[in-house]
Amino acid sequence: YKNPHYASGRTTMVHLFEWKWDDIAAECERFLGPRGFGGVQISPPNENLIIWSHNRPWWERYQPISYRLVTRSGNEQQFANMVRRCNNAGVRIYVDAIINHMTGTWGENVGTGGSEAFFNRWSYPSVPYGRNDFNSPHCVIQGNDYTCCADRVRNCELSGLKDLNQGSEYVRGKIVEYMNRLIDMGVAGFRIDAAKHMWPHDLRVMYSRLHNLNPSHGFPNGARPYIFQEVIDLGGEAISRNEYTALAAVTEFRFGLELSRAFSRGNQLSWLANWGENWGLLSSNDALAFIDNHDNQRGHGAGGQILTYKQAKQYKGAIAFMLAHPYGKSQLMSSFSFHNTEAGPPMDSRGNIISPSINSDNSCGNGWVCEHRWRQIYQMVAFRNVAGNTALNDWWDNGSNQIAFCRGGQGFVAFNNDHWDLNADLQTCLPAGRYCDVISGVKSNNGCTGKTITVGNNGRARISLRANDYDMVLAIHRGTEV
Ligand code: QV4
Ligand code: CA
Repeated sequence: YKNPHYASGRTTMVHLFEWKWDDIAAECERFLGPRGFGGVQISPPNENLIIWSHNRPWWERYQPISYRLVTRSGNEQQFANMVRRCNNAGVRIYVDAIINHMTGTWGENVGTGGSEAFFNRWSYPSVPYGRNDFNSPHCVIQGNDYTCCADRVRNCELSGLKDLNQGSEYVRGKIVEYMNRLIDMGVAGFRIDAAKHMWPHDLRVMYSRLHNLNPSHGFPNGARPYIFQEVIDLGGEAISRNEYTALAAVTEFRFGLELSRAFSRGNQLSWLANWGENWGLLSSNDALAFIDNHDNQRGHGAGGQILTYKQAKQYKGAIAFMLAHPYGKSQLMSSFSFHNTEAGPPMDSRGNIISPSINSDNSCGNGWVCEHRWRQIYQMVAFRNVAGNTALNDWWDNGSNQIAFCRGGQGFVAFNNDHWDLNADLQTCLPAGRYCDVISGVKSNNGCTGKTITVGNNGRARISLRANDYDMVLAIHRGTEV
């Protein structure tokens, strides 16, 4: 369950938060496939409660009302079409699976597909689930439960969301049936929402009942789904991420927290020389690595100061470091812009999501940020693909916030987060030649719209990054020769 089964040569997935299925299909064909992205994490595809009392917040999608595939992102036919088209473009689909709970109460009771729920009777007729399918006695998780009481974290309600009993064969059957339907339609895996709130043994049983990935969508015979479990473990809680690594991959929340701190100058970049397991991170093969996610970019989920698109220079620095460094399986966040942390995606007055528009410079409009379309980000996805399985070598730093390193003989990257210029003669590990920096420009018709770097016969080059440059990063790799 730890292999994403990316198409060959691909390494990175992007969370297209709240995107519609038709738009994702188009994005796979026109951008993600050609640019070498490995996959997309999609928003939950199953029917959720409509919450007008909070003006259709983004978090209504974490309130399941049934497993019918109908949401603001689209219906079942649109879903199937997206999966097919993305797989054809070499881009895998990973489903955000909300299987810990069903919707709690807000005085509204109709779902995005018209199903109803009767919360006070624990009744979800469209599944169907009833009172016996939920944990009892009824209880709600309190703040201090996280440090004292693993059983309460798993058997009580997470913010009043009705807590399913995955120990029940009937409940397991419904969940596995839902996930298998998605696998048969061609998805490559799952994000397991709120995994901390479920017993590892129950998850193990359900994973073992999942189908193999569908070979007619290009997966090898016998391939198991990629599973990354959402477990927030910043230390000091009753439940540890290590209880879940034996089952499948785990979201590594310390990764984004530490890199956000470093790139915000809370720590020196030079300390990243031994970045990885030495920092207390999960072992690389177990980790889904990311800077921000849909929760912590707006103050939900894990605490701490997380960089987002709103601090663009530092954020692009942290993302470039993530993509240049061999640790973990990288995931990018792709956001809609927001001020109010409850606000849902761009929508019309009837609540329909408004599609992103695409500008001539590749960026998005209509309220969508599309970090994955920022040149400094998508070109680092290509860098990671070229670097492949090479190790990190020739680390250099100035003892402060200027660092540089190579990835085998495939790529070279440098960062300057100091208040003074970087000007140094550094080892790039690349063959002699002229290279186009993929951060400040793009290679086009054998020209380069950004900085060019001349690598000598000894592999060394003069690298300069001014403190007031637009970006703090410089990156070159095989294939960017001009
Ligand atoms: C309110 C009160 C409760 C009360 C309840 C019932 O706060 O005290 O018991 O009403 O009357 C929303 C509201 C929340 C409301 C709840 C139930 O924000 O105030 O409770 O709905 O109606 C997202 C949001 C939540 C949101 C939830 C469901 O973050 O705010 O709750 O969706 O709409 C922990 C977990 C971790 C979790 C993280 C946020 O360990 O698993 O918190 N992360 C995942 C998702 C996240 C999602 C959920 C879990 C739940 O990434 O997006 O929560 O599916 O760290
Ligand atoms: Ca639970």
